[in-house]
Amino acid sequence: MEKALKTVLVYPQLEFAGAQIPTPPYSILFIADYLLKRNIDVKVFDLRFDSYQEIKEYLSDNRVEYVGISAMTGPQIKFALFISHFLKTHFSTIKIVWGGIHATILPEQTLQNPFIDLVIRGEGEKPYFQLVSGKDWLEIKGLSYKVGKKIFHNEDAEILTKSEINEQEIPWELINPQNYIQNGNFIIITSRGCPYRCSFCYNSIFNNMWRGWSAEKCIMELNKAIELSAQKITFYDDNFFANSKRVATLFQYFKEKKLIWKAELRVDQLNHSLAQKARDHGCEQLFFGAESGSQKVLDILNKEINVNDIIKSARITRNTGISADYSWMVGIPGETCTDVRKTLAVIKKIRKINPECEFSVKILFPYPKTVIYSHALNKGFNPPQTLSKWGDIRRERASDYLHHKNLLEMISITSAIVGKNIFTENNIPPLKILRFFADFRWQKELFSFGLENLFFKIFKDLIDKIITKKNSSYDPFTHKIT
Ligand code: B12
Repeated sequence: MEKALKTVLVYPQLEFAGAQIPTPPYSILFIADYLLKRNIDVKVFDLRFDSYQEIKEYLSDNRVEYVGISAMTGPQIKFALFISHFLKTHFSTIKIVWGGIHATILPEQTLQNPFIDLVIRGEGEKPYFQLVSGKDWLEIKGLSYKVGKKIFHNEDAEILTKSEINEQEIPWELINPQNYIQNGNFIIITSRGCPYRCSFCYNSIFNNMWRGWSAEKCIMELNKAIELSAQKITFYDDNFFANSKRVATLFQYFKEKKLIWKAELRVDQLNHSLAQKARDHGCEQLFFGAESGSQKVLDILNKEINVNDIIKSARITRNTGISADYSWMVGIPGETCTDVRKTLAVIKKIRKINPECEFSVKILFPYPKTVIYSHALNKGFNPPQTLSKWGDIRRERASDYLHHKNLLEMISITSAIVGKNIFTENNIPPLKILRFFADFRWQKELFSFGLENLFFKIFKDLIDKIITKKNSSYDPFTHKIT
């Protein structure tokens, strides 16, 4: 049957696009799958691989009313604005629709941007389908729109049910699988949401009902990925282990297929038996959101774990021989220098218990509507006032309201070197020098006089500029594609 209505979905570039493991653009892929199943013709462009020129050609040959663009808080916004601007310049009648967590959190500010016509808040499948099917804007739940300068927000849409989630599949026909399965590595997401209420996480407000694919459904999707050459799977679920029955069935499957995998687990859910089972069923690494070595800060973050849980997890992974990767945060409103030192002490303790484990320290950036955001405002945090300013946020840079900015940035930057085994394994002289200084700083806890910070900023800005230029191939000022 001829598909009548057409639409385009775009996933803009990410910072360091070339250096990152390319996760399939699931945010738009699941929407595309929902549309395809309802007879809408949809074309997906991932700007990490596709060019502006390709979108331009497609839109010149096809009548499309709406183009959907996905963006996360941070550098992706910048790239999303470039493409929105480009499309508005070349196709003035096309309506630009933004979706994703950032636009959901700040629909009003997003719509104040002249290149954006509509925002879909929350899960995009149903509202976007209704929009491209021609439903009256007034009747589309989850839609925000503007008439002249006035902005309107319809009521929230319902989230997808468990059975609707189970109907979804990865629409491989819309993308080039080789882009996303490299050397056998493949990243998949098999669930949505998380029942916990960490005060810094968007899940606590929008998405705290866990809904996952059944084990059978996961197996079907993984089988397809294996056919396409996947061998090592990384699960990017916020809470992969939420359903233990599902996990038990998947463990058997992993063993049968000899799959190697990694996934996220809460430290308080780890025990010896689970760790051993995971190891015996192909688990190579577990990721833990440890966040802080100070109990006071863990409580501010509402993590519902204690410092001992973190330390215990290191002993368990050490005894079972599973590799672990701990993610830590600094720059939390209410955190003092003593708290930061406590975090450093616990990181060192964990490394002593399990020398193989990896870690990284990130600087918290408060997202509007989360509990931590109001704490930060009370401490003098001055949030970006425009959409494009949100695009300037970098996770290794501390906001101005934080005391000891340089200390936090130096901890974060050097953690990326000390905490990752790739730097120990690599013998290139510049890396060895970097490693030497970073190790010294961590041993002595000397994070002042951050020359590396300065070099890093210069180096990163330079790379950023080169990559921005190379990836967008578009000059927003001259409107030329090179
Ligand atoms: C994989 C991932 C990444 C990958 C990249 C993803 C990719 N495709 O290559 C990497 C590792 C690179 C990454 C980086 C970052 N990430 Co990230 N990432 C994720 C993760 C784990 C999964 C994303 C995903 O695919 N989800 C599944 C899809 C189906 O859900 P979704 O994206 O929310 O999409 C739905 C809706 O939002 C909406 N929607 C989304 N886009 C659109 C577009 C349209 C048109 C419509 C209508 C609807 C719509 O509909 C979708 C389907 O229902 C999420 C956590 C999570 N579980 O979602 C974090 C997450 C998205 N990341 C986040 C952040 C902040 C980042 C960073 C900015 C971190 C940082 N501080 O540097 C960087 C950005 C890097 C950059 N350079 O720009 C935050 C976003 C929060 C926010 N305020 O936007 C999340 C939610 C993690 C968290 N809990 O804080 N990330």
